[in-house]
Amino acid sequence: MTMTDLTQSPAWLKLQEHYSTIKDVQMRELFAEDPQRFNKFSITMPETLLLDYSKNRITDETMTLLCALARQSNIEQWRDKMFSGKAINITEHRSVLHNALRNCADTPVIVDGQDVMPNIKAVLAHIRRFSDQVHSGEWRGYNGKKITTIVNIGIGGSDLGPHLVCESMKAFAQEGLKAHFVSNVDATHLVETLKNIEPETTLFVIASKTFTTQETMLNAHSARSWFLEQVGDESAIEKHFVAVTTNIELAKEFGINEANMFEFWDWVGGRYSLWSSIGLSIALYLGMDHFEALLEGAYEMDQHFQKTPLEENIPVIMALLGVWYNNFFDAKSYGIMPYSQYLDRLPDYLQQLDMESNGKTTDRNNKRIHYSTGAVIWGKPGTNGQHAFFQLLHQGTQLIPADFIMPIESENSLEEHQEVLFSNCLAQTEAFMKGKTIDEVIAEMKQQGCTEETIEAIAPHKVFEGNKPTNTLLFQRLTPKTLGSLLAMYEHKVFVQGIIWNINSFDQWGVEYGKVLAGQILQDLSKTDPVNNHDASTNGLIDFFKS
Ligand code: G6Q
Repeated sequence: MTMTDLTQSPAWLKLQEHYSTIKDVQMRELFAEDPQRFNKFSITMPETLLLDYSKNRITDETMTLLCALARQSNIEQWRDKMFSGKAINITEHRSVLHNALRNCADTPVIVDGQDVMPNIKAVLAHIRRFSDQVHSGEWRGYNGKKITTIVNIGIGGSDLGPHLVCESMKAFAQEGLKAHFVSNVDATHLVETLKNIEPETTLFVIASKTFTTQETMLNAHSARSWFLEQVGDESAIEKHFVAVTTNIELAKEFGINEANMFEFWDWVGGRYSLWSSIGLSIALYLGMDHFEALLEGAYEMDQHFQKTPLEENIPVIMALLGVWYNNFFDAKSYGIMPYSQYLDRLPDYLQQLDMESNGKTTDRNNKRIHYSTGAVIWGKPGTNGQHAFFQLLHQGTQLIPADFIMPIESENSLEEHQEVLFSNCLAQTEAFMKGKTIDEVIAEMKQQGCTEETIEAIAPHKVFEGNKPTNTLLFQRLTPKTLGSLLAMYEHKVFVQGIIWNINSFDQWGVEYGKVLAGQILQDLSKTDPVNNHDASTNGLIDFFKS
């Protein structure tokens, strides 16, 4: 049997059968039956994080069957292939080695007969040297002033990762430094950023794996023109523009001094690249020690993922639960609810990680898939979400599983705030699980002295069906290290799901297609005659724009 027959495979068929027996079981009954449910369905990674997955629609049998699905998919063998540098990105013939970037053990990792670790260490040393120089003032702007502002120009994988880390780690930032991220080709993004900064104290980091991405190149050229307009001296450029790229030649053509280029390699996918020199902005904004702590945290999660049995393996369990809801309960979207304002950008980051990796319809045997793959990932920090879209999660018709993520201690202690935040977080997951029955609503309304008439009219609206699954992830503090572990955990979750769905999580032909089409339309915009080489809608819109 090939993996194309996933839905006919023994483990899948058993899950299908099991689903019909469990689909109407209420979690509140499962909790009532088993006082040990929290202990049974939670995993602690010492000094890192706690995953409580007891508020899921699962029993012992569900987890046994899900782990059997993971084994049937050869998760462990695929994981080992990834870590050892096999070219598992089959459509681009590439290894997938973002893990090597945080390989704190320094064990060799061989690609095409060569150990990649010495090059990784050399680039890390370069990042340390450079960021230290910027912080100490050894590196200064063209007129001798200290750098106070970092502007990262990049998009997608060259923006979302470093942007998330810098935003979430504000409490650890170097004193006197500000970081900005410009990604959108809408001039507004660059112009509004430039309004608040001075060229003489600004360092632009041009972050692009290919150094060909239209938006980044245009933003970089416009930033360069702005800089030259104000400074008027080409030789000043090299003090204010550095590049992070795999394409040294194109970066040189842009005018960046080779000594100020930070290399990475084609075996680092864009959305997996924050651990590479794409993290330069992180090292600049937070300092190299914090960047290394981030790598260490990720390394610890890599170790956990590699060494822990599937049944106790945090990313594996999270992946399996995601498959359980996506493929058996038909849950098409998945919520990420950080109870930490610092993690405001986490849903955006995970959106790319998950949706670009697993938004696929062709399997690894080149066949069209007929089961559901990646879910729609979305979310916002609590408690704000509670006053907005949570209503649909509580009483809407769709099933939307969600992760609730929270540090126990805050980096900003104001009396009572953290307790209020935590009680809200727990109140939501408890309410999602328990719901409220019609009998409970009636009893409550009677106690409040409502009339029979009011009860009849209002009670049905106050019923919560409950049985909505959530995971809770807790850690002591949101530090570079815990953030590293958290992000690596989601990377491995996405990896495991991709293996189960038998897809290549590491290409992104949809993104490439958009890049090509935009280039063609841009050419049409410069033609004076009406265009007729597209569909009627696209032709009409192009002509309307030109007119
Ligand atoms: C990520 C994607 C995509 C990519 C951007 C930027 O996995 O491939 O988001 O990161 O398109 O590409 P460059 O870094 O090459 O500019």
